[in-house]
Amino acid sequence: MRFKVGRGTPTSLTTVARGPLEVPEASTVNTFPVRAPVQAGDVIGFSKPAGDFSGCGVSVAGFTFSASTIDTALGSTDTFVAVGARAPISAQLEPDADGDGFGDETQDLCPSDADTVKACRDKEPPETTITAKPKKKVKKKKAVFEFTSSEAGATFRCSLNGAAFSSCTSPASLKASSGRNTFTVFAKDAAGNVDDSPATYSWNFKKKKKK
Ligand SMILES: [Ca+2]
Ligand SMILES: [Ca+2]
Ligand SMILES: [Ca+2]
Repeated sequence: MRFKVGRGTPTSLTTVARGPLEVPEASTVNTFPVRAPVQAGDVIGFSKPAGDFSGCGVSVAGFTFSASTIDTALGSTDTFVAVGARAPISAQLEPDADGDGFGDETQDLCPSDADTVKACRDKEPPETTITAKPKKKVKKKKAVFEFTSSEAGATFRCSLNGAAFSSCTSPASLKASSGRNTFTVFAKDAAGNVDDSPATYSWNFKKKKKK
């Protein structure tokens, strides 16, 4: 026998999922694992393989498999009529919030990400904030910056006046050039996500006039 999921009405029922062919054991409860995404209103049942016209006829929840519709193909729409005895079959349902086809209770460790069924990965970039900086106009060459990330465990890369970014830690002590200076810093979280809107600050350094 083969597990089926049907969608529609009994006279126009589309087979939307099929399990593998199984051979039930007589006079006992048979359990066959099948994973099938379903919607509200879908019906479950099972059919006999093509060519097997023997054995008992079975109809479940509106499904009845006659000789003309034995073992309906995936995606085919067929007409079923309610005849014969029904067999007590059941299935366990679980939600699938991300629509990845895996139940969120026992199959999907990350119900918020359709790209994975393993434990969720961090995909959010961190935010970078400058918390201490020089005044807008200073006479000191040395400038000290402090900065933080919205995520603990992040690392930072800094640049002064358009130079290549390099690793830095807070507080960072810099030597300003004469005139306008621009400091830029961005955070990178433990998962490797980078803040694509770096924090930046500009200030002016003017040496004291010699007396
Ligand atoms: Ca899921
Ligand atoms: Ca998932
Ligand atoms: Ca993150």
